Amino acid sequence: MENKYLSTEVSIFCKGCGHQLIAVNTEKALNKLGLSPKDVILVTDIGCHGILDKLSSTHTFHGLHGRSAALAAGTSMGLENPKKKVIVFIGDGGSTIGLQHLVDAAVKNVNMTVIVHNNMLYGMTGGQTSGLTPEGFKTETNPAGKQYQNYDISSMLSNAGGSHVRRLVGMGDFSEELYQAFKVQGFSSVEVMEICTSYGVKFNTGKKVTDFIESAGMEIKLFPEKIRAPYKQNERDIMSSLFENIEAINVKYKNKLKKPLKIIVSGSAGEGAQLAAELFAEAAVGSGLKITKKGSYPVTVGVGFSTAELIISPKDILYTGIVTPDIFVITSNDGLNHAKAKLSKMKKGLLLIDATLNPVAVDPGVEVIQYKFRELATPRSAMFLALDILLKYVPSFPAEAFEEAIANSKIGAKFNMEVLKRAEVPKK
Ligand SMILES: Cc1ncc(C[n+]2csc(CCOP(=O)(O)OP(=O)(O)O)c2C)c(N)n1
Ligand code: SF4
Repeated sequence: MENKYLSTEVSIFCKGCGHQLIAVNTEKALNKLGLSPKDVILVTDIGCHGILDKLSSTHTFHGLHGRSAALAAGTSMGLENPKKKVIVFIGDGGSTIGLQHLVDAAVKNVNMTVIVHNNMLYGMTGGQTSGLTPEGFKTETNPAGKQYQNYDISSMLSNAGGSHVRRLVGMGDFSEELYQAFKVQGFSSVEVMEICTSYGVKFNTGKKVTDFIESAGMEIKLFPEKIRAPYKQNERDIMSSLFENIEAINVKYKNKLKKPLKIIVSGSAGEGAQLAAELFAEAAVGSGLKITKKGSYPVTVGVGFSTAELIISPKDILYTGIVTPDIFVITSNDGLNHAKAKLSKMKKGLLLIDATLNPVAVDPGVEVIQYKFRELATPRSAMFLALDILLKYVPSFPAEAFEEAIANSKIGAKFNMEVLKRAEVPKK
């Protein structure tokens, strides 16, 4: 009979490699299941077992080492049709690297079957010790034998809540066991015990796979079944979109901008620099402009500088970084210290800086305006005043749009709008 799912007529693995037997038994089990190859998604990991992809007539997905369980879980969660079968092929090495992905899929009872190809070492890279290598097993990296016990992956997956978890010795016909696992609606796994014939046998001559299973105390069995509803709906189905709470901004004002304008604002943490930049962005959108805002501050958010890069543009913004700004707005000493490197690169443009600060040496091509932002508006509102003055001095969009955004914001009720209205605009 011609193979329907996996071409296993000719082995692509080393002679006697247990991976071949897993492929043969998987083909048989899938035949019993009777699905179309198009309804099967085989997610393979990095390792010798993964080279099987090219011989498969099912959908295949080859991920990064250890990540196949996560990829499969995502695939399974996104599938509308529970009849589709998601199968993971992973080695003991991949299971070590991606342990949490496996455990997480079992915890959530994601509808998928994991076949752990436990040949007791990293095969593809020459036989190194993995987390599943049993104590005493000799490898390239532990020639005297591993000194400590292995993770019992099947116990872990069963304890995590996997519906159907089995460990078996990879000999003969175990297609019925695979079929039983494939049938489960929920998380199932089969850990197939084998020895890599090229490296495992070489380092452990005279030993059988069962010797190590026994000495490690790993039971060959179907763990107590925990049949429960599979993870069904993903969060998107049951939660409203986070965007739903964000109100659309209507374009109410006109702008005068012909080309992109790059602005960096730099102040102190706790003095509203980020909020001022955000409301400035909102007002720009309300004036028909495109804008990007990139905030930056130390991980200790309550102290030090607080800076934001703003690009406003009449056209789409394809690059959001600012190497040299057109305009620098600095309202505090923290802000100035943080700005110094970029400020020294400015050859033209405008620097709006608080009157209490010494603007260091800037290029003569840069126009410098010192203004009493902190004194007139208090430190907490200095950045709001600075951006309002900027809009009046370099008209790009109406300051009115910015003032309206402030008035409608969470600080609107307490904000002293008179300070903005009364402030004198510097003469050109
Ligand atoms: C994150 C990461 N680490 C290491 C490697 C190198 N690497 C490629 S295959 C492999 C061994 C795979 O062993 P295993 O998962 O047990 O599968 P097997 O080859 O035995 O089937 C390793 C370590 C890699 N590709 N990615
Ligand atoms: S190196 Fe080991 S795991 Fe890889 S194909 Fe050969 S026997 Fe199999």
